[in-house]
Parts: sequence; structure tokens; C-alpha cells
Amino acid sequence: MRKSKKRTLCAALVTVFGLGLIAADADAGGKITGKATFEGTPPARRKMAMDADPVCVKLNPEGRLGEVMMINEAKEVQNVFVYIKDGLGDQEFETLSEPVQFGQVNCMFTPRVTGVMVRQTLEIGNSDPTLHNIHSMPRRSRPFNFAMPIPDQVIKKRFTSKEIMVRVKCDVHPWMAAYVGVLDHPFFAVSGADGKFAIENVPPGTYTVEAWHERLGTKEASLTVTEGGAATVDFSFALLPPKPEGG
Ligand SMILES: [Cu+2]
Repeated sequence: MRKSKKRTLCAALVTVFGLGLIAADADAGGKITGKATFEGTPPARRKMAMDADPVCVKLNPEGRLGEVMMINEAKEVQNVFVYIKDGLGDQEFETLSEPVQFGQVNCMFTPRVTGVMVRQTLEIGNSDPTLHNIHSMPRRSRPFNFAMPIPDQVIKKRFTSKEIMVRVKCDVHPWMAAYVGVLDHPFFAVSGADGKFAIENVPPGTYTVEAWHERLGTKEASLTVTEGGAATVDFSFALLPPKPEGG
């Protein structure tokens, strides 16, 4: 993965009796794992008003709760984008060849938060029998705004500069929102429903890691990854104070 050392990413699969297949990574990098949690009482998720498009109402017969604050009963936070912010120096990493899937499903962007490398393909689909438009608003790459009226239509897009985060919206449905982290390295992850995240194959080093949430802001931590080791970091978020009037 690292161009300079030409280390292979191909994981060697080793069969171990009784245990099935174990992937022994030839890269032998380390790992960054952890969990995003919330301190305090999470705000209630409100039902979204989809009345503007009868197709969306039909696709969500039970209604749909807003997805800005995905915090479960254990106060674990989903959709936190975690990435190495600093510490990789001038190492260069090959763009991942696998496209990142991004969909419009039941009148919501799916996933809401994702990451790509610079110039990596974002494969954007529309599963709905209604018009969506995918409108990205990067500050450092060229924005795109593409109407997608046909179900199962797929388009491919790329961002040319790193940016935390690129906001994506649909101009037809104001409730639709998504965020894409664009990085010049592959060391990022998004927390799952259990708040957990894992960044694999990290070269040994000391790093600043940032955790970003669309409403709860950012947190930073410093950690060291050793060859084959696992560094753990947890991020605790709380509601941000309201912005001062006129500020
Ligand atoms: Cu839409």
C-alpha cells in the first residue's frame, strides 16, 4: 500500500486446522480501535416530514426518524468519522481501486457518513422510483450536481482534493443529507451502531486522530501504533453550547 516500500496489501490466507481461514496480513501494520460515546441525555429523534413527496411517504410507511443523532440506549454514537489527521509525514498511499458505494434508498442517503480517498471512485446509485439529485458541495474539489430520475441509475464521481467533510444534499428532498470525508490516505473509519470503529493496517507511528460528528463537533487524540499492535482510543461527545447571538 505504501508506494515507497512497495509493501503488498495482498493478505496471505493461512489455513489453521479447526479455525478455518485466518487472514495474515503481509503488511503487518497496526490497528486503531475504539468507541464513540455520548455524555448527557441524548436529544429525542424527531419524525421527518416527507410529505413533499408522496413516493417517499409510501416508501416509509412507518415514518422515519431523523438521522443526525444516532445514539443508542448505551449512549454509543453512530456515524462518527474517525481518521488519522496528522503523523503520516510525506508517505504516499495508492488510491484504493475498490469503489465506495453510496446510495439513495427510501429517500435517504445511505450511508449518511462515509469516506473515500482522493480520486477514489464514489459509485452513486438511486434505488427509488422518484427523482433525486446528488448535489455535493466541496470547497476544494469541483462540486457536482446530478439529477437521478431513473431507478437503479448509477453514476461515478471522484473528489480531487482532501477535505473533512464534503457535504452532500438532495435539492428535491431537503431532509436528505450526507457527509463524505476525502483523504489522501486510507486510514479512516465510521463508527457503527455500537459506536465502535476500527482502522486497519496502520503503519507504526505516533498520530493525531480526529473524530468528527456532524452535530457534536470534533475531538482529537494522540496515540502510538506499533508494528502488529492495537492502539485504543475512545471519544466522548456532548452537546455543543449554542452559538452566541450575532457571533
Ligand atoms: Cu432526494
